[in-house]
Amino acid sequence: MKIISKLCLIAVVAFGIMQCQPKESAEVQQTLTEEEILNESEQAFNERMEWWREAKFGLFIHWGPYAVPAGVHDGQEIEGIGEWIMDRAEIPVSEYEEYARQFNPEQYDAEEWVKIAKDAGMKYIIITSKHHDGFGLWDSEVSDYDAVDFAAIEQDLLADLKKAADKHDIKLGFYYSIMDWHHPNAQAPHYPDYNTDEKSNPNFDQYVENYMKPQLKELVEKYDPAVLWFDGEWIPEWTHEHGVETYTWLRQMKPDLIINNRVDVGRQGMQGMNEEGGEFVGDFGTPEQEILESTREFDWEACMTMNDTWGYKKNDDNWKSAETLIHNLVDIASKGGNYLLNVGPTAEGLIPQASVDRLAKMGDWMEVNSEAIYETERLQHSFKEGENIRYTKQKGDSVFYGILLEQPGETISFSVLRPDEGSEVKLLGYDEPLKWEFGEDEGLALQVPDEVRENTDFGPAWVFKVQGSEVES
Ligand code: FHN
Repeated sequence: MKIISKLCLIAVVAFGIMQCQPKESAEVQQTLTEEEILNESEQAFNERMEWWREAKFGLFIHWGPYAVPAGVHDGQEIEGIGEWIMDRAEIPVSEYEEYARQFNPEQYDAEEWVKIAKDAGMKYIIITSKHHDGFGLWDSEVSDYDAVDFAAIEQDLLADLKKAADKHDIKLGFYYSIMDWHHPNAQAPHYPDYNTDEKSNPNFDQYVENYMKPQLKELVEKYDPAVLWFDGEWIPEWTHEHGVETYTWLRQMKPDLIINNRVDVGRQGMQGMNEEGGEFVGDFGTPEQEILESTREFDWEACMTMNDTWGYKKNDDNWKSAETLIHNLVDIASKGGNYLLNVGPTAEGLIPQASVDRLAKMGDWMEVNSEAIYETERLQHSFKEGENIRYTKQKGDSVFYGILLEQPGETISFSVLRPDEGSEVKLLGYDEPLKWEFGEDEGLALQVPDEVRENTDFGPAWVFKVQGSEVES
């Protein structure tokens, strides 16, 4: 939440005057000052975040040369997440580059990926443009270590995805790793084969100014991403000053860009939120592999895998059920967060079938119930009741959703919902209104027809829609 300062009031007035200017001068003045960016008004921030907050559900894609070994190197199964194989197996750069040369996703179909995401009910995609291994999935002018100049595919993979995303009205964002295991100046190299002077004396600021920022500039200018999702900010070389400078520089380049909190150094580990009271830049928190226990004032997005790895591993079949994934989506939405659910495509360019199947089941549920997720807000006082009820509401204060995460019994009680007198209470996907009673002490009590109780198709989350108000518990 941005604190409104006196300065920003001036900026808002100036902005108002600017709107009355002829178009060319308004465009020229559109470049925000650092002061305006760091003191963005709450209204401007809310306008910039609106589509993202309404979207609720996005696809995370971890894809790159690590999908070639797919968790196995020199015949050994390498423990841990697949995209870290270079580090976990201590593969020297020159040896890992062989995987990059072999990267040849001939079955890659960007439009198929976008349709899988859209049919699942996802509104945006975040793909690794460059992960820690330093390999770029686009045609970078700054580096030859990319899909066009180095890999067998010789294709600008991000350009194809951008075209498909635009065609299907899906927002596209890029993950970009600050940590870079390939660039000699990025950090003290791990690997024995770095043996030139330049590499033996890394100059991190050279990497930032002459490599990282030029790459970010070309990503923004060539593909107009809606989001930049930074990662790898934990390396000692990356500072709060780097974060603030990069954030303001990017927002001056693209004022409506949304940038996560990992551009700065305030993130508290995998819990993903900035330490309280710190003045860190970044527009949303990034809990990883976990869902916050409760609601937060600060925007947040939980990023999670479907199995145990982000990048593809051929032997990781520890898949979460579609029921778990749908319950996660409901739980996150009830707390006011976004769900960024990951897939790790194969080296051939295919999303694993187990992921495709789960996304299709999520889409079937969203087909009937998405109004309880998209553009919803958390309730004023309660987001849950017991372990198996979550609540969301439409903007405004008159339409609420009581969402049951287990098979309903003969009656259901939503103690925080008060239906309007004479209003209908419906189960989404079921035509008949349900019988209900309301008591100030008990709250709303619903009668559940046998045909609903016996039909699991309404699950794995049963959404009850109530026109009314929230009972302050
Ligand atoms: O090290 C990365 C990891 O490979 C993966 O990209 C996750 C996803 O957010 N982020 C970092 C681990 O926190």
